[in-house]
Amino acid sequence: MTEAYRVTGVKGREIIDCRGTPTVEVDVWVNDVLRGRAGVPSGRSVGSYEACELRDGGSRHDGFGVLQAVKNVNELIGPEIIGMDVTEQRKLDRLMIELDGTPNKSKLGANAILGVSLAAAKAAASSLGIPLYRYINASAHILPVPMMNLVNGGKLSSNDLDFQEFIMMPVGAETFSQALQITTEVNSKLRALLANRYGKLAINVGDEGGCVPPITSVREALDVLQEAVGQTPWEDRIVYALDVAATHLYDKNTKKYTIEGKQLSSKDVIDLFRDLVSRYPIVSIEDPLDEDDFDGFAAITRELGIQIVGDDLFVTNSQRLRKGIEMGAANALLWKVNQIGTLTEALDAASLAFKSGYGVVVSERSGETEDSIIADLVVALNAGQIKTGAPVRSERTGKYNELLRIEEELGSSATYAGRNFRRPF
Ligand code: 2PG
Ligand code: MG
Repeated sequence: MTEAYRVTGVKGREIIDCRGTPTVEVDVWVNDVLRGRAGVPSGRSVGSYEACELRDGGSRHDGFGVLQAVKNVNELIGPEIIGMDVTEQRKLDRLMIELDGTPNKSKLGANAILGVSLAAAKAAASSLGIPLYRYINASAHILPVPMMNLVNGGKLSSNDLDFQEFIMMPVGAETFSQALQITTEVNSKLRALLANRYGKLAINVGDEGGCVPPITSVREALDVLQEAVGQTPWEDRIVYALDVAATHLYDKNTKKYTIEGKQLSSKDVIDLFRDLVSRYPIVSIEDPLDEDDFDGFAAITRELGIQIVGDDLFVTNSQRLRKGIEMGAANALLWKVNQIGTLTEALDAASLAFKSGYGVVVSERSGETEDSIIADLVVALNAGQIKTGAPVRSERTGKYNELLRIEEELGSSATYAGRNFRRPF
């Protein structure tokens, strides 16, 4: 190993995320130069099978402190990593997995491990003097369709709308920058329309920057979004997606979903989606059913013929994804690095998805930091789809703005995924 790639320092600290909740930040030093810094995101609508986020408990920060995870970075992980070659990502990640030794990273904390994993990847790219997306994949060139969550409900909002995310996808744009322009134009029409119809409180925003109108009906939310789109010149370039986050609408005892005050069976829910898909140009539905309902996911995937995305279902875990692939449950993976806890494992899950004909949607968490790493990662994967909230608030726009810079840097080799978002390469 040349000295130029030797890790000489690892430093963790506690910072706060966009909700004011503590999270882990890690710096990685290579050859005595600070080369990589990563902030760890955190979810609110969390799947039961996600890797463990270590929190301190007690009264400090209402129990959400991460000082123990930071200590694990500084005292347990750091000393093992120092001296290693920063470009050996798989080896670094493997070492941390072994050091932890639990199936869900509950000893050291997935938040501690992921911080080091991501900071090391950035440090490696920086030491080599190349952008992170190119470090991960020399043929990275696809700019993703932004899946913009413009109306928030569920756990990410303070209204009574059951579904979590009402998303527009500007698939007919020519470029990523035009796609972003389209979304901001729709968002400003939507805000005016909502304020006018429901009063000024309707344009307060939820955790991902989408509006939180006092709407309780799913159809009404889709109608108002479609109406806003109709006030722009872009209607024929836009399609829609939903994140239902149905795990959080499901009662494991009664085996029923509560949607708009009604108790629905898995079959009723599939009928509801069939009806919605026949009325609106919806091309993708995430988590339409509970996280344990692999059979239901297989049925809805067969019946609807659109993209069905597994978030709580797969939790970016290759084992759960493999089961889904065998059963035909869903046909796309929601890809969140902190659900699994190392970059290597997340990249392996994405490869398995692609190899099996599944799409990959790179996603933020509702609790983000200003770290824009997923912009690089979505291009590195040539995934074609990114979900990182509305085009407002810096923890969201940081990702979109980084994608503008990457588009500029790629120049004529940049390709906007557009209508090929499910199979962009
Ligand atoms: C989701 C997300 C992100 P959270 O369910 O897809 O949009 O929410 O990060 O709270 O899990
Ligand atoms: Mg989700």
